[in-house]
Amino acid sequence: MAMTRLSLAALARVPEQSRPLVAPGSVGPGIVHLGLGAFHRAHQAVYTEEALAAAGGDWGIVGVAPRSADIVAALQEQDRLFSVTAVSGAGRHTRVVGALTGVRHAAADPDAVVALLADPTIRVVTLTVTEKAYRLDPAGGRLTVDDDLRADLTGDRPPSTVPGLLVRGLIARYRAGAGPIALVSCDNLPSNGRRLRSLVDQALRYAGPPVADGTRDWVAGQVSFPGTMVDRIVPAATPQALADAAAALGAADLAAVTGEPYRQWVLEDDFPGGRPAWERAGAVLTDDAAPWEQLKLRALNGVHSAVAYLGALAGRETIEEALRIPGLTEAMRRFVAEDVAGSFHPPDGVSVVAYGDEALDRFANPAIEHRTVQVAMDGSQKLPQRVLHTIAACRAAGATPRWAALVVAAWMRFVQGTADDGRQLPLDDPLADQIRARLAQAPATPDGVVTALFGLRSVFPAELAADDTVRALVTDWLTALDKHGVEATLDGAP
Ligand code: CS2
Repeated sequence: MAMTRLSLAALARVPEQSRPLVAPGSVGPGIVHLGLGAFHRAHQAVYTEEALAAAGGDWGIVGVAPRSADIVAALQEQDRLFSVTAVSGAGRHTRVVGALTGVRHAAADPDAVVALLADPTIRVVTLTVTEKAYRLDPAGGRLTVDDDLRADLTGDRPPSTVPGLLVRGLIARYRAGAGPIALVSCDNLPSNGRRLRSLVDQALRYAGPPVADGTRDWVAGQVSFPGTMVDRIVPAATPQALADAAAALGAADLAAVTGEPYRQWVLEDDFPGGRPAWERAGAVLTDDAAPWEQLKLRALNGVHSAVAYLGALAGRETIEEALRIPGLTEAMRRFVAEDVAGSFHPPDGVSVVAYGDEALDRFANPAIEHRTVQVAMDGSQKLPQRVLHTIAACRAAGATPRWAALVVAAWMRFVQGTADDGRQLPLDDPLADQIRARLAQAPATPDGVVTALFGLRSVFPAELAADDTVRALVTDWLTALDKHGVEATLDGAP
């Protein structure tokens, strides 16, 4: 017999300590969240539910899935309930979260999402849509307008892109006189608040009058774009994770997520329409999130990407297995200490090296199965803020970013699609076609590959590509990786 699904009715059979902190349906909506992926469910939804339990307020979340219909169907069938399981070597704890007051599928009903953004009860919009959905050139942040986005910004048909949904929603909100609102990027973009503000501004300019008439001025005065740093390791759910959640709950949960116990959220406190008391759930509200963001992007995500590329090349399935490659952890510690630590001003009182060590410990959590190819995807969108900014800062200071260059070389070998043992590696990246086209025309030598990929101007700025020191470092590492593979390269690393 099929197991009962998680639902309001099924909560009675869920163990007491695993029940939601707020009665689902007891709070009104105040937040629209775009991107219903695992990360949102294990991060902002948890913080918001805890804030609601501690301080009240109508700050329920209406979750919008831009594309995936499956998660919307699963949550609808479960009365919008889902569970989060925190796992570590020390054990596991599962809890149902009651923060979602609604779910929508944007691809199926974009007009409903536009109407929500214009609804005066909604005063905060949060986003976890991944880097590529912003459609900004990763190196410089320029809006990339293709046919879909052009139609969203200048046509009449319902919007199909994230910038299109946001801009059409803001225009509708302005026309409705619905009051101020905060748009909060929770993605791993550099200066994510500023990038989102710039996206909205570029898109409104592109739309131009009469479509966006008046909206730009209104946005300048009534819409805030607080910067944030978000952190929790939450891999895509595995069948085993779903089975474990069902066992803990006594009910099947097709929207269950599993993550590490650790979590962090730093936000700039700029919410003109108010906000939940997230600080009651442990979030840090600050004037300037930039130092936290740089710390996390460079010392955590940069290392994560490095381990993902090197690990995948060496045939390791998960990040935790990759870290057991002899010499890799030490190379990552040197990457942080020698290249990352001096590349920016960390938050007061924070040691970048200690933070990096803690991140490595978290990556080594034996209960988290984070696949190397998952972290490796969309590299073109991630490399600038995770690694290239470190390289640029080192060069500006006259330093030699040896380890950061290794990460770039590992990415270049990874995108060629063959692991050290000859197995195929997937290239899941919005620039995959461009990358393949460039590689196909290049001589199959390390130098040829570096030249071809450095020509991707939306990833590698001209100044970096023209830097002979950087080029030589990357070419040397790529030569070693091609010749000896990851394990022998790390073994013989200087
Ligand atoms: C990872 C992140 O997939 C990736 O690119 O580096 O999702 C990482 O797990 C989170 O940013 C941790 O907060």
